[in-house]
Parts: sequence; structure tokens; C-alpha cells
Amino acid sequence: MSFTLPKLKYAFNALEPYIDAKTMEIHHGKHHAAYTANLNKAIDGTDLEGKSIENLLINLDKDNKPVRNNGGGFYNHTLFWEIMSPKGGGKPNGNLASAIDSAFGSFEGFKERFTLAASTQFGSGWAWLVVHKGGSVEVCATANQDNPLMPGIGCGGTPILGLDVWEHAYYLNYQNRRPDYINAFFNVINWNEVSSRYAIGKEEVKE
Ligand code: MN3
Repeated sequence: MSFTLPKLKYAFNALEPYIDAKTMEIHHGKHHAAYTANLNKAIDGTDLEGKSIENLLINLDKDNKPVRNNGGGFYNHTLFWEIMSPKGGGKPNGNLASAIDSAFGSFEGFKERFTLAASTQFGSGWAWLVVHKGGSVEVCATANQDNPLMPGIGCGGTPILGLDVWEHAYYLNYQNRRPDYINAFFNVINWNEVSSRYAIGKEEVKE
């Protein structure tokens, strides 16, 4: 069994004006497609074939660069498309809102911490909100296509929100203005999806 590029649940232009159609088309159709194809190539005929993507990342041999880069790229983008929606924005509620308030004081405190992580990640990488077993949340950033599921790389736990800060994610529309892109992202966050991932992640041990 091999991995397939997941279909987007919305049109390429659905996240405009925050994320433009051309960026979405290239990002999904070229970048994510390449990570998917290269991941399949990297595991083909090895004992990693047939394992889930989470299993591959949690048990990753960090020296296995093809699986680290392309497995990370496959997983990270799959998550990214799902935690965005044309009907996104606003704030979380319920248990996730409470966890965010306990960790950061308020939603605004979270936004500030997440924005800092995303804007200070030097070069290519991702900013994350993760849930630890028991329900506490934490923000961190990772380089390249690494993510918190990989052993000893990020803050651990289960990623429930991720922001791609590679230039390919924003350069066409925002050029070098990464802070504007980060700010725009908050208008398309699908908090219902993030909340569902929170509810599952706080029960499941992915660390
Ligand atoms: Mn990307």
C-alpha cells in the first residue's frame, strides 16, 4: 500500500484573499504531490512499507533523510489543508479554549506566542500547536519538514494546528512579508477541526 495525495475539501481560490489560488494550486498539486511521490519511493520495498504515516514518524530514524523529509512533508501538508477552511477564523471554544487559556492566559496570548514561533523560525519550517496526553497544549516550531511527532525534534505531543512558513507557502502573494501571512492565517483556521484533533490527541499517546 502506498500513500496518495489527499484531495482538498475546498477550491483553490476558497481561502482568498488570505491565501491565493495560485499558491494553493502549486502548493498542493506540486509540492505536496512531490512529497507524496518521494515518500512512496523512499519506503518502496523496505520494511517501512505498509505502516501508517504516524507510525513512520513516531519511530523515525532521523538519519533516514528521505523518509524524514518526505514523510514529514506528506503528514504536515495533509494536516495543514484540513485545519484551514473558507469558513474559518474566530476563536476556539469548549475544552480547547480552556486549555489555551491555561497555557497562554488568553486567546490573544496564544496568538502572540504562535505568531512569535512562526515569525522567528529561521528559514523553512513550521509552527505548531500540540496537545500532550492529559490535555495541556504547547506551541513550538520545527525546521524543514520536521514535526513534533518525530522523536526529540519539537515539543512532542500530537500536532493539532500547523502553519507552513516555507516561502513556497506565501511568497507569490506576500513576498518577504511573512508576518502578514501569519496574521492572515488566523482568518482561515478551522477551529472545529482543531478541536476534534484536540479531543482525540489528549487521550492518545503520541509521545
Ligand atoms: Mn509547504
